[in-house]
Amino acid sequence: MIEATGHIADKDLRQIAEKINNDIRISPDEGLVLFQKAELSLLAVLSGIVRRKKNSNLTYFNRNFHIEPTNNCIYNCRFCSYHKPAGDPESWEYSHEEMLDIVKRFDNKEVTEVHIVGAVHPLHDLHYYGKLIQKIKQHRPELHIKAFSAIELDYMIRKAGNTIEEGLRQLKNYGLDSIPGGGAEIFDGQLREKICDEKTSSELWLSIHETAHRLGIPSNATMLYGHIETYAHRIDHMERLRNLQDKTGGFNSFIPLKYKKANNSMSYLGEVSIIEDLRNYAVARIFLDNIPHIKTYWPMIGKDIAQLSLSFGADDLDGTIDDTTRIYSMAGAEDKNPEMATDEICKLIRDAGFDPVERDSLYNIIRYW
Ligand code: V47
Repeated sequence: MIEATGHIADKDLRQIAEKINNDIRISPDEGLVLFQKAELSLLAVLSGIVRRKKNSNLTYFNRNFHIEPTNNCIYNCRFCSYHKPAGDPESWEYSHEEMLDIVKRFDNKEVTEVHIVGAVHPLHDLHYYGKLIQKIKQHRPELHIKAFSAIELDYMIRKAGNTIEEGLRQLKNYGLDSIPGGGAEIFDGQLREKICDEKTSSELWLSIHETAHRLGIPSNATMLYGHIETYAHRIDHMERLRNLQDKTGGFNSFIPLKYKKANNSMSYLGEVSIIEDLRNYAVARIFLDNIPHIKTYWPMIGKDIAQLSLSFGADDLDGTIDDTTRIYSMAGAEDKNPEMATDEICKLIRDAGFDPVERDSLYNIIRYW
C-alpha cells in the first residue's frame, strides 16, 4: 500500500508518510502539514494504515441510550443550541423518578450502557447526581454508567464544597463507571474566550480527566471543530490530549464533533464540508497514535458521513441510542429521532467493508456480528 508514498511529489509529505508507515510518531508541525497539504486520497491511505494496525478490520458499536437530565444551564456557550433558561417552553428538567422511568423502558432490552449528559444546572450538586446514579445501579447493577462532562463535574463538585479528587472518588462510590468526552471544545485559550468564555478552562478540563484516570475512571475526549478555529488550533488541541494520554493512558476514544449551525449564535459561520470532516478524522487517527479508538458519532455527523469516515481512520460508531438524545437534533442534525437497530448498524458497517463487533463501554468484545 505504501509504495504509493514513493510517488508523492512533496518531500515533506513523503517523509511524513514514511514515518506513519514505520509506526513513528509525527510531530505537531507534521500534523499541520498533513492538514495543509495532503490530498484526501493520501489521507485515506495513511489513516487506513494506522486504523488497520490498531483495530484491524473491526468496527465497534455498543447498545446504549442517553439520559439528558436538563437543558437549564448556567453557561451560555455561543455554539450551543441546547441550553434554554428555566421557564422557556423548550426547557426541561427531569426528576430522579422520571429518569429512572427512562432506564426502566430498557428493562427488556440488551443495552449495556447509559450515557448521562445534560447541562450545568444551577441548583444540583454531586450528591443530587450521585444519588441518581445510585438508584440506576440499584435498579440495574450491570449497566455501565458513563456520565457527566468535565464541565458538569467541575460545577457539581465545587457546589458540594469538595476538591475534584474528593468529588470524583465520591461519584465513583455512588457508581460512576466512566466519563464522556464533552466540554473540551477547543483548548486554545483565546478561542475559548470567544466561543465559551464562562466555561471551565482547558487546563481544568485536562486536570479533571487526569485525576479521573488516576482514580481508575476512564474517559473519552472530544474536539469541537469547523467553526472559527484554524488547523493549528486543532493540532494544539490534539497535542494536549496526546501528552496527557502519554501520562495516564486513560482515554478510550477521541470523538471529533462537527460544529452544527442551527439555533445558536454562531450560525452565520455555516458548516464545513464533508471533505473537511473526512480530513479531520484521518489526521486525528494519524496524530493521536496513543488513543486506541476514533469514534464517529453518527447522531451528529449523520449516518452517511459516519459510514464514509470508517475509511478515514474511525473504528467506532458509538451506539444504538434509541432516540434518547436531543443535543444534535436541536443543533440541526438531519436525524431528528436518532436510533439505529443493531441490524442496521451492522449493515452500515459491512457495506463499508468492515466487520461489525459489539463492544462494552471499555471496548471488551461482547459479540462478533
Ligand atoms: O461538549 C454542543 C458539543 C458536546 C454543538 O464521550 C456541539 O462518548 C456541534 O460530548 N454543534 C456534548 N457540537 C456531546 C459529547 C459526546 C457526544 C457523543 C459521545 C460522547 C462520548 C460525548 O456537544 C459538547 C459540545 O462540544 N456541541 N453544541 C453544536 N451546535
